[in-house]
Amino acid sequence: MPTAKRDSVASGGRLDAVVVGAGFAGMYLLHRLRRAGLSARVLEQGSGVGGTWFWNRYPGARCDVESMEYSFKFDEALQQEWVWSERYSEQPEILRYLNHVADRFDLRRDISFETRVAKAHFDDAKSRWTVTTERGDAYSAQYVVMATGCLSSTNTPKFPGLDSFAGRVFHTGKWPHEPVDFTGRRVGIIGTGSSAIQTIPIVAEQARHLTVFQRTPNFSVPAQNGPLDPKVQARIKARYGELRRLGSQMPFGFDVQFNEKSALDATPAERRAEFEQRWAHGGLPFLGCYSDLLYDKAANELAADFIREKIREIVKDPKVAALLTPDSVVGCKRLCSDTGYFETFNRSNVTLVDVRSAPIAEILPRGLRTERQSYEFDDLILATGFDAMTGTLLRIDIRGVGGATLGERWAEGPKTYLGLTTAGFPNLFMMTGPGSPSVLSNMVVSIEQHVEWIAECVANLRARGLERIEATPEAQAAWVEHVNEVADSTLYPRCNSWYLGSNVPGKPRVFMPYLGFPAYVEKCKQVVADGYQGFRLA
Ligand code: N01
Repeated sequence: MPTAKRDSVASGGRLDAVVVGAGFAGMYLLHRLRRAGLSARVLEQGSGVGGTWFWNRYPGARCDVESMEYSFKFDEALQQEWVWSERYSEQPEILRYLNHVADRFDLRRDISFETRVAKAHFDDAKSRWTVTTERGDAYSAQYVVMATGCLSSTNTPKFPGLDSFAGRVFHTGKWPHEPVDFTGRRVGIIGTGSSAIQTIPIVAEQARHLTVFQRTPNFSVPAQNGPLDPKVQARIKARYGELRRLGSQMPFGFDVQFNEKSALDATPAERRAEFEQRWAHGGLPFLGCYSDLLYDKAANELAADFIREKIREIVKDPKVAALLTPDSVVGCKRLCSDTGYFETFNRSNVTLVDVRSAPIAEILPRGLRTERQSYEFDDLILATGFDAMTGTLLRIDIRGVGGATLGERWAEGPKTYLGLTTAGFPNLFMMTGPGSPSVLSNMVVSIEQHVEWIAECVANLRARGLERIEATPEAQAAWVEHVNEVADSTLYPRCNSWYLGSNVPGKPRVFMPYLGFPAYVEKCKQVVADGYQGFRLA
């Protein structure tokens, strides 16, 4: 059971490793570190395991990677015994799964819940970290692993008057644990990203009226979700290992079959057939329709036009359809995956308001005012996303060699070697950090790869009697340059997205994830084969 009591190993306790965060990453890491004979403690701010899936409880929250792939593969019995009910699982089912994993591997005894980390300071002379919680408990550890998640610090824009709102305010990324009922209520929602696109159809069914405040229209493809046929599940499980292996060899680390052709070489009839087939299949695999979709603007525009046509077909009011139609690049902001999103705008109790042409000026006690007019509602939902990838890391006071802070080192944007480490911060690892495939991959696959790399690295150091590993500034600079080069060869940097940090005012505009899971895995293996090339070991 979760516990908030002070920890017995705190205040002077010495550990081999402190892991911050008990989501998919922290949980598996704990299991692996224990298996390697290390003493480890996980510090988790929530009252339970699950990370993203603990906090994102908004109605309709579900994964956009299929359940059979969005799950651990490290334990054969686990992957065989767990039964998923839907093609894309809903949040409660994923959270049940993670609780099952915690039980199965007896993880909770080494997790301190309701424990927020305030500081992590490195002592150069002792080569040890001191991790201090907001309660003031201090842990001394040789290694610190930040398993804090890529989308774990919510972004709440500084709307004037937000505090004056008289009704209930929710953020999709920090939803209450108790059920929220919108029956008979007038609801306003700000944002039309993945979270909003999932929750809008459900809230619209409950609410008396729903007003959607949209700044940028988004591309969305129907998830085509449904119950997972037990026979299909059994067929997958019969060759699970092989299928997982094949998935991890694909660019995103899961089963997105990429058509090797260029969209520009296909005939109009071939293109239509391909797009229709991808639309009918549903979800993120749409991005694999042509090899140049994410690289060539003309190719991308063909796919964009197809989705725009679908929106016009679905949405009955041409003015609303026009407002919902994106003018940007498909996949540049993360492609959304929905169930009945565009259809929801045909309901008489749903209004779409464009806040691009007339931005939100202030929140009022009973609604909000844009630069054009005022709107009334009883409840406000902020679906305004996250300070992604760096937000949580920079909110912790992390100090490395010579007392330098991570905030100082990353003032112009995150700099890492392999997204796993950063120069000047020995023995500090990041799980799925900036500069790793992370959010451009199946997160669970990336997490398993990172956990295994870190566990092997630590075991290797111990076997050789070494105490310290640190990325060299040269290796880091070369990696950062490579990550940027890869991003610049794509269309990703061409729009405002949280991948670039452009959703948070003042955040440096740097493309953070690394595109290409298989190439990344090869690089990590090569680094090890070359004796931890790019690292200083001592
Ligand atoms: O956040 P977002 P999200 N005034 O940043 C708007 C993952 N995820 O929580 O685009 C008005 O995408 C903002 O407008 P704009 C997934 O990786 C996965 O929805 O900046 N509007 C945008 O519409 C996803 O990409 C799943 O112009 C403002 C919205 O708020 C990531 O999480 C489900 C504003 C924020 O969208 C984040 O998704 C859910 C302002 N001042 C989430 N500030 C699945 O697995 C922001 N906005 C399916």
